[in-house]
Amino acid sequence: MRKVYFAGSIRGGRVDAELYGRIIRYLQKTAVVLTEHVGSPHLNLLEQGKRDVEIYDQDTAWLRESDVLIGECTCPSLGVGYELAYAEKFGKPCHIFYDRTKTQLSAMLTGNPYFHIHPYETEEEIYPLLDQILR
Ligand code: 6IA
Repeated sequence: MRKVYFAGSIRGGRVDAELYGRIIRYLQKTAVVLTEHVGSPHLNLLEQGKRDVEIYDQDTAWLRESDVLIGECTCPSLGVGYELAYAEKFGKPCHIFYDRTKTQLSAMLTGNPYFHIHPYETEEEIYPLLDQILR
């Protein structure tokens, strides 16, 4: 099964955490999601005492190990932006989803032809696109 690095905001704000969870559960039907915790509703502010250095080391290792990055970027996150640049550097295909009725994506993403960008208006549009990406 393919290994997906799912990227979504954590310290950037958790307004879309439930959406991340639904996307992750959908992906898990046909792929391995290395970053299941991103969709967890129980991820509290203390983040279970994990040290930031450990988080960085683990996530960058998972990025190098992954086959594809899928990011939900409606809620802006510095960490997700960093992960996208890191994944590009390692030649990983990057798919970016965002709700275009809620936000205007950074020009640093829309201006980079390397990224596959998927603006959507309703959540239902996301799932057939995920099928295509994992096909
Ligand atoms: O700047 P942000 O915090 O919004 O960055 C979010 C992105 O960075 C996500 O896509 C994650 O892959 C990564 N990230 C940020 N914080 C964590 C984290 N904290 N654990 C794993 N990845 C993270 C501790 C979580 C806890 C369940 C142990």
